[in-house]
Amino acid sequence: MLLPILQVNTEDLPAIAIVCGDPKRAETIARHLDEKRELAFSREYRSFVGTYKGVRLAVVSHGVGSPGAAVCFEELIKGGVTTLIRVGTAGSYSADYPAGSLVVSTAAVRADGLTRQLVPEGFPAVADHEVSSALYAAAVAEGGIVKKGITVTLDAFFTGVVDIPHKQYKQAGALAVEMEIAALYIIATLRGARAGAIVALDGYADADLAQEYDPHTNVVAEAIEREIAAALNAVVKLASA
Ligand code: R1X
Repeated sequence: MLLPILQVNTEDLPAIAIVCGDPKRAETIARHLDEKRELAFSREYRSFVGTYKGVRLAVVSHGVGSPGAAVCFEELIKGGVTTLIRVGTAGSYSADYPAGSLVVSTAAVRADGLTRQLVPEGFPAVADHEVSSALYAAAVAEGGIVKKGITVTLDAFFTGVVDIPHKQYKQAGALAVEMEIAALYIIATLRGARAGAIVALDGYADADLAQEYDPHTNVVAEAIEREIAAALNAVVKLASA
């Protein structure tokens, strides 16, 4: 069956997928694969398959924001993917975790609109424990600052006139903010798949710490390489468990 939006044939999809926002990053991740094949590049969704240390996986970009990303997650699961790992970027809430740190998201605050149209208020967006544990262990092995905990998923990247309670999220213990993880966790739970996410921090979301947003620094690029390596090694661990 041809997935209508990803434009990928379900027969080509393995059971595990690494997903990321940026189609360019999908290619960067896919460069680590053996027998790499590009399946499709449809809208913001660029799909590759290949093997890493003998394990077949897909690498697919999902674009920016929950509604578009949800289309990708839903179609991958429809196509037979049962484990999804998001490799992304996020803004930090804490000076203890500066740009270049990695965060494994164990759960996401649903500060998005999409998941409200999928599940009732209060329904939690949580990672699969095995996926998070594998990601965390693999990330620690890569070195650098690594932390696991709660992230926030928002829709608005640029602020309008409504205050977003970043201070409260931070005081309550959230580590970072991004735009797709809650959608991933809710959809995985709804459809019986397992999911986890790792993000490289690319700046501060906290107004007290905020500097000019520049995600294109060497320190961020190195963190992205570490999270890619961690995700690939987690895939191997999860495939053999
Ligand atoms: O998740 C967020 C979004 O996809 C993080 O980076 C993007 C915005 O630059």
